[in-house]
Amino acid sequence: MNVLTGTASRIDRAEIASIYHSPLLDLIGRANAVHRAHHDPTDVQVCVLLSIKTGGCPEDCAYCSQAARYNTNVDPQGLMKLEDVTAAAQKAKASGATRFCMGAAWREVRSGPQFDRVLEMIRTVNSEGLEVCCTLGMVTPEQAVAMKEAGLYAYNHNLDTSAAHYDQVIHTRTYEDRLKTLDAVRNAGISVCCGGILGLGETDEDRIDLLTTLANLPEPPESVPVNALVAVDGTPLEGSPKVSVWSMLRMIATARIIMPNAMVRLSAGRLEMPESEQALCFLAGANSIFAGDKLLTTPNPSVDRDSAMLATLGLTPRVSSVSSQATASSCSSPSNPAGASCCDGQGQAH
Ligand code: SAM
Ligand code: DTB
Ligand code: SF4
Repeated sequence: MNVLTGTASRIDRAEIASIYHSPLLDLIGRANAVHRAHHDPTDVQVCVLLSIKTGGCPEDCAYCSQAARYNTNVDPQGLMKLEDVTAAAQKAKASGATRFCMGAAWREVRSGPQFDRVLEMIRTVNSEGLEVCCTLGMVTPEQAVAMKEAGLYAYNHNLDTSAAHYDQVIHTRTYEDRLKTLDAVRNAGISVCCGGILGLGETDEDRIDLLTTLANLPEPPESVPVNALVAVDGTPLEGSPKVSVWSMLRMIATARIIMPNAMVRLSAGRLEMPESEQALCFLAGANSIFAGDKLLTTPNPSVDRDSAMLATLGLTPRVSSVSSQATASSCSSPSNPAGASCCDGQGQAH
């Protein structure tokens, strides 16, 4: 459905460009109205990330601290043990998170004992009543189905930038490869989390192209992470200029308008953003964050600082929308201490 025309058609790039380039305060105002029409504006989804396999990655993503070929100060770590992941998930749940995202520095998933352990992790985190998300690199249709059967709720696989700019950033896999994985995930009935990074040397036109691709996927993603580059020493993008809040706002607001039902996640880069800038991002339609002192390998604002920010802004962590057996326990989690009914039976939070 084209949200702009109300017809079932593609969202025209020219229309997206005109939204993106509209006067900034008009853009934010419009995005805020769309946000309020489609979401509870006091609701913020809090996701916790865990790097279950760190560093040593064969890919050459120019932004990434975990690519083996760059000399960064990341210590490679093998796949975590199941019990350590369970403990981390329980801690995340106790802190009020409702989504737990496990990331692995893999080019692609290889079927075998390590993937079997990841499937166990998915089962265990799901049984805690958390929405389980994974980001493990490329997957085949069969692997996507196996993850869905284990209880995977969402899969994060970012397009990162436009198809045209992609070759400036990554050479070891193609845009088409990324789209194939997104298809496999979607066809397995898993919620798609797909977005990008600002600060990779891209132009406004690249950002509009990325937004056009995302909004015109066979189904728009349910979650759209907007990352600001964390410029990691030792990577080719070391020393890149900080992404301006105005760019983040244009990206977030346009994403909100053209993908009104999506969760738009203010992702990497928050440590560099004062609360006032983050508040503008929420006003422009962001309704999700990664919480916890660490993202995958780089620092993030502390849980206490985020709690204080959310309280100041009158934002409340969203209750879980998982419909697993454990939902009943998540309904009385710290994010919903009253234990109020939190799901409508359709897997949708109120
Ligand atoms: N290896 C898997 C992959 O590439 O799909 C999963 C992990 S990867 C670290 C997940 C995403 O994190 C990347 O696609 C990228 O969008 C984001 N990311 C990684 N490093 C980043 C950085 N330094 N700054 C901002 N975003 C980053
Ligand atoms: C996403 O879009 N951002 C998160 C998550 N998906 C996996 C990752 C951000 C990583 C930032 C760099 C790091 O901590 O290594
Ligand atoms: Fe590997 Fe993912 Fe980092 Fe690329 S972004 S180097 S695939 S861990």
